Amino acid sequence: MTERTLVLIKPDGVERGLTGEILRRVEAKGYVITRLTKLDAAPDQLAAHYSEHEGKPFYQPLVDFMLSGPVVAAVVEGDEVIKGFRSLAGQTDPTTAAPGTIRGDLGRDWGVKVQKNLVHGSDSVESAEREISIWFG
Ligand code: DAT
Ligand code: MG
Repeated sequence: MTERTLVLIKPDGVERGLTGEILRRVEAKGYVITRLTKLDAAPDQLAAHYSEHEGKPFYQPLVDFMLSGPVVAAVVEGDEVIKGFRSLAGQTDPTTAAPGTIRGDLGRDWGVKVQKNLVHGSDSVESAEREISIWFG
């Protein structure tokens, strides 16, 4: 089923100069980037985006990390792209994310309270629509 998903390249990915490499993988897989912007996230955007994690021990480190530098936001389209991008991204923990994935190939643990894992991808159709409106209005 044709879907769209919200992809964020987090501040670690932008800072490390991996924006092109990450978007290359998205396009090489065959998905289509339909919106693309670089911006400094606002605190209210992050509160909305990460509301499901409020109260967890990594919540404030996560928000602080996402405020630490610019992010790149993209809307990516294709059949089954929600599941497909999360497969490209790999598991949350970059230490054990499978080689071949964005997090597994390009990420690692940096000894901080939040997992800096380069990318975000929506986890359901409902999340995707909610998140696209947060980042693209
Ligand atoms: P994902 O980004 O794989 O969907 P998530 O939604 O569970 O993962 O968590 C959002 C982000 O929060 C995740 O990308 C990195 C960080 N995070 C999650 N679990 C964590 C943990 N146990 N310790 C540190 N950071 C964590
Ligand atoms: Mg998530």
